[in-house]
Formats: sequence, structure tokens, C-alpha cells
Amino acid sequence: MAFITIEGIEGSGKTTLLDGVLGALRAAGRDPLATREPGGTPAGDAMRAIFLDLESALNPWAETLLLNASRAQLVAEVLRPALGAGRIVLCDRFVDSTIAYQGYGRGLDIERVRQICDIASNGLTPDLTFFVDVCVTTSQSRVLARSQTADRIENQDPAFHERVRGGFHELARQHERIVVLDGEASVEAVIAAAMRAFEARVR
Ligand code: T5A
Repeated sequence: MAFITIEGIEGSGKTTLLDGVLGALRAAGRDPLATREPGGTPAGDAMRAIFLDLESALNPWAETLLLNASRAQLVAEVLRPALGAGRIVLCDRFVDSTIAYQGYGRGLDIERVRQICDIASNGLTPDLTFFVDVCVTTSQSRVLARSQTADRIENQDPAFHERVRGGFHELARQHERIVVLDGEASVEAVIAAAMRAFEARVR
């Protein structure tokens, strides 16, 4: 049993890494579960759609509470049962994203944001977190290459994304569970570095 989260700014390669780690674990005979935030449950997916919609004029605290409503549902409906069954769970984003985006990015009081996240996560903390780090220029060119239409968060200015990236670096300094991976390296190199960290810390 292990709870592993993957963090980083937009287009940093989290989903690509998650797929790579999933494949490596399955090849080793494991049966991991993969999910994501916001979303991962029917109710959470509906909240994700509201959260990302450009038409949603969300107040930053409403945004924080919405993300954490989705999280509370995911913890109760998916994460706890899977971990309780002894599975390895990989989650694309978790509490660190809320601290980085709503705390550092939006500028909300970080302690109050953390208190809300604590209610939603209900004591669940990752065993290992991969922070896939890329610069904002790389992030923006990857997001643009994928689609010409940005969602509500991708639409924020570069200074916002710099603050979010800085927030992830600050969290990595504070928490030993966070492993910083160079997301500018090749996909194969990022996956290999993650698997080395997994074997050293989880097995
Ligand atoms: N959010 C979320 C908050 O504000 N607060 C919160 O609490 C939470 C939980 C949705 C949004 O929600 C916000 C943050 C987000 O804005 P999301 O669905 O995770 O979160 O959205 P994104 O971060 O935008 O996810 P992306 O799919 O855009 O990015 P990924 O998963 O990091 O990147 P990925 O793997 O899809 O790769 C992007 C492109 O880069 C290439 C891939 O092939 C792909 O084309 N790529 C690489 N290219 C070269 N070298 C590598 N190493 C590469 N890795 C990937």
C-alpha cells in the first residue's frame, strides 16, 4: 500500500509520468490505481467542469472550497478504500496543488487554505510526491501545442504560474516526501528517475 501524488505546473508532464509509472508497476506485477484531482468521482468530475469553465466567475475562496469538496469525495469514495485494500494509488495532483495554486498563486492565506485541505483530506498524506519541474516558458509552449483554447487556470498570466512554481519549490524544501524531478529531461529519463525514487522509498 502506498499513496503517491504527482505535482507540477500545467503541461509539466504529470500525466505522462503517471502513465509511465503505471506501466512500470504493472510490468512488475502490481495492480496500481490511478486517479486525478479535481475529479476522480462522478460528483468530483462535475465540480471539475465548473472549476475549469471560463464562464465560472469563482471567488478564490469559493474555488478553494470547490476543489476541497471534490477532494473530500475522492478521499472517501476512492482513495481510502483502495489504500485500505492494500493497493498502490497514484493521484495526479492533491493538497500540494491547492497550497501552490490557491495559496501561492492566488495569494490566499496559506494557513487557512491548509485548514480547509485538512478537513477534506481527513488525515490522508502522500507517502511520496513527485514534483515534475519545468519553467513557465516550457509549460506554456506545451499547453499551446496541445490546444489553442486555454481553461480558467491556463488563462492566468505568467506571473501567476511563476508564483505557483515557486510555491511547489517551497513545499519541496519543507517536506522530505517531495522528490523534485527535472521535467525538461526526456520522458524516459523522468520516468526512470521516478522509479528509482519509488524503489528507494516505497518498496
Ligand atoms: N488546480 C488543481 C488548482 O488550481 N488547485 C488544485 O488544488 C488542483 C487539484 C487542472 C487544473 O486544476 C488546477 C491546476 C490545473 O490548472 P490538471 O488536469 O492536472 O489540473 O491540468 P494540467 O496541469 O493542465 O494537466 P496537463 O495535462 O496540462 O499537464 P500535465 O499532465 O502535467 O502534462 P502532460 O503529461 O499532459 O504533458 C503535456 C505535453 O507535454 C509533453 C506531452 O507529450 C504533452 O504533449 N511532455 C513532454 N515533452 C517533452 N519532454 C517531457 N519530459 C515531456 N513530458 C510531457
